[in-house]
Amino acid sequence: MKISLDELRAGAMTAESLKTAVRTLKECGFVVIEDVLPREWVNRIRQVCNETLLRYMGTLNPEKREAMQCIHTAMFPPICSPFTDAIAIENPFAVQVAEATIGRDFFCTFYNTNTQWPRSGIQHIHRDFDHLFPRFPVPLPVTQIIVNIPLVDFTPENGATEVWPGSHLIVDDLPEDGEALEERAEYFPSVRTTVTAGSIILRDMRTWHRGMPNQTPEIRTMLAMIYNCAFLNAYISATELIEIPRRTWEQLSPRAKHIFRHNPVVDKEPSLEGKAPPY
Ligand SMILES: O=C(O)CCC(=O)C(=O)O
Ligand SMILES: [Fe+2]
Repeated sequence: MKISLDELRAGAMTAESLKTAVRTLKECGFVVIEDVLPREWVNRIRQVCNETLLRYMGTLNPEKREAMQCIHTAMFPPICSPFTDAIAIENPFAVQVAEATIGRDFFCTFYNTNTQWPRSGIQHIHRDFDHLFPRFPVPLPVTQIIVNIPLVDFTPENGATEVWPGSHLIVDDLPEDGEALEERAEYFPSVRTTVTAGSIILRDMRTWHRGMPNQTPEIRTMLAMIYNCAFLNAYISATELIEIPRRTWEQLSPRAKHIFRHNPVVDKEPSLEGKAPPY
């Protein structure tokens, strides 16, 4: 959905836009808010992110690097600017939709980058998280939202994520073997998130999706943060906590501190290097 210039300037959606965004997220399993981040900021973070990714790939052993380039590359970004700029971690539009959907006290415990490297392949169709009670016969409301910020324009050619609208409402215990979803998805219409760099995609974590092949020479990356409903703090060990260097923490706004409150603040200088996710 597009928001107006007035909403963009005010840093807040009108009640009507918010209602549309929340309804779309609840009904389709994801919503796109188009073109909300300034291009200059996106260009800058893309450059820093690409440089960080290239150094990160250089630290991996050749087999691991090959595997990452062939399918998908995940990296925990450095916990400092520009990755921790307010525009990304507490974007007012993402926060507004998250608050209206999962409650004002939501929190973030996971921050990743998702890259489809040039000539990368295809991911298995998956959910990022399962239903809270997989054998409960009706879907429960959304409790976890992944906030994606594409750093380049996403196109069918460069691997725009494929998403199955409505799939978050399918309640079942997924088999361990991801292949099974490929069979089921054959008869289930999907869409590609062909959105501009600087748009925001909010996705219910249960929605089926996959990274797609990048047939261009350009690195295709999106930022990914998980916003969790407040009561999930009991399950915190289910996600990866972010070690926040004290210097970065001290620069965060009160709202960002509230959103990141469940992560450990560490007495370490911020590193400029990316980290391998532990999964
Ligand atoms: O990068 C993408 O398009 C999707 C990545 C993804 O879904 C994942 O790694 O869990
Ligand atoms: Fe995923």
